[in-house]
Amino acid sequence: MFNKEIETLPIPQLRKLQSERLIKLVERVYAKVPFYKKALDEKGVKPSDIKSIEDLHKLPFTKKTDLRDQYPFGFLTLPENDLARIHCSSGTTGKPTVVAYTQKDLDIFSEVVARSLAAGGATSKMKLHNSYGYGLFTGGIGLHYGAEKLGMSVIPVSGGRTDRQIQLLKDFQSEVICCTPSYAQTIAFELEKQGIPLSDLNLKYAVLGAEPWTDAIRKDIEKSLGVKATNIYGLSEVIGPGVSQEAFDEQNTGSYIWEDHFFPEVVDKDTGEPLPYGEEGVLVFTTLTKEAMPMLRYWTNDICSIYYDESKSRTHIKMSQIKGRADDMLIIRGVNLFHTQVEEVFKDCPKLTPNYQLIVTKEGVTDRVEVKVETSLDFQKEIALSNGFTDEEALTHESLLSLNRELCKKIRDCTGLGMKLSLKAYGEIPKSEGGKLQRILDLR
Ligand code: ADP
Ligand code: K
Repeated sequence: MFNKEIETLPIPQLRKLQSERLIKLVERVYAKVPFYKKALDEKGVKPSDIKSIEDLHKLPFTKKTDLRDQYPFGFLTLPENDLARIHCSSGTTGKPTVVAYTQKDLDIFSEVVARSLAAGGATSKMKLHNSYGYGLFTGGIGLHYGAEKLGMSVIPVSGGRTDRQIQLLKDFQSEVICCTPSYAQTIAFELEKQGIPLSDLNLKYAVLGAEPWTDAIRKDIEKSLGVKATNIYGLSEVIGPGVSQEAFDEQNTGSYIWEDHFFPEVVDKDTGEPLPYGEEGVLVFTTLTKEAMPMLRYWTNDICSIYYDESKSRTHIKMSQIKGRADDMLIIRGVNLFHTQVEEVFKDCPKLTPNYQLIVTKEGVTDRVEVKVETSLDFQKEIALSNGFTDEEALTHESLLSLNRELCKKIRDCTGLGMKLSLKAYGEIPKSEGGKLQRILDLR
């Protein structure tokens, strides 16, 4: 364990610590963040009403839309020049949400990632091959500093160029890899393709997250990379990866939430009422120690359950694998995508109708998105295809082709993801009974 004292702290002491931290937190955000002052006032709650962690349910929720409304710095409790770092949530370049850290916040981030890596099997004697993307995304840099804190040697590879990744894995003999589960599968696939035996590598542990995965995927990765694979979970708004982590010797029993820093609740997705341990609902976090941008009851939209596992030496609460999302956010190759980001691209184009659909499939281990959108009758008339056009024509007609190219570029700029675009004649995308269009077909 990286921090045995805290990771095994008896529950009554944990509650005492959480209560002290919550009281201070509420006083602070009430004084410093106009959004929270207003939200508490509207609920008729005063900071002095919060006397222990048991009073948490009295506080208002914070939602992703609130963060967007306050873009970029509305949630800060201190001046911008007191910040040490600013990140953005992944894949939200269309409508970004910003997260900010003081040096103390970054120390907490590193602490929880160090705990996570250690729980995942890593030690200070090992090398970490870090294939999470470096940049605005919290994954790469977050894992990097946490691993350094644990005392590991970090190789900041970042994502992509799988052949080079394999070369480095062979040359440096790293014991631990972290990336998305789908990228782990990509590496495994490439190894097999190149006929490289596992004995050329030295991997022992894989710490995987940023997207949902299953036990079947785990088994596949464990076999093909020769590792113990564990789950790391997190989100930028709460801190980044390292909010929770599965222990390598307790697989399939859930991931420990480092609840001295991130207090979890599971609530009913419709009513917001807190649910008992073991019941599935929306996961909500209160950041008890964050300084720059603390969150009260942040609504993650992730569906899971939380429960205590008293047979284990770590005392912190566990969460089940994420079952899905309460909203329609998609995770494509680890990047978060809302269909409304694609809609933004189409909205200002008179050649298109608002009728579009996203079709998500898996090709091997890679997520693929095809976007279908109907062109407008006016546009069809303009190019003298007033009675619609065939798929064949969409692939050859010069005006349709150039529109397609232009839109593909805009989609990439706006979402950070490459997608296949299919232009359809007006009325060609099938509607359901009520005339409603199913915006997302997730066939993965
Ligand atoms: P990150 O930068 O860590 O990906 P984002 O804020 O961009 O953070 O995305 C966070 C979201 O990614 C979570 O709310 C969740 O939906 C998903 N996610 C992250 N880790 C996991 C995981 N281990 N299992 C399932 N979903 C995950
Ligand atoms: K993600």
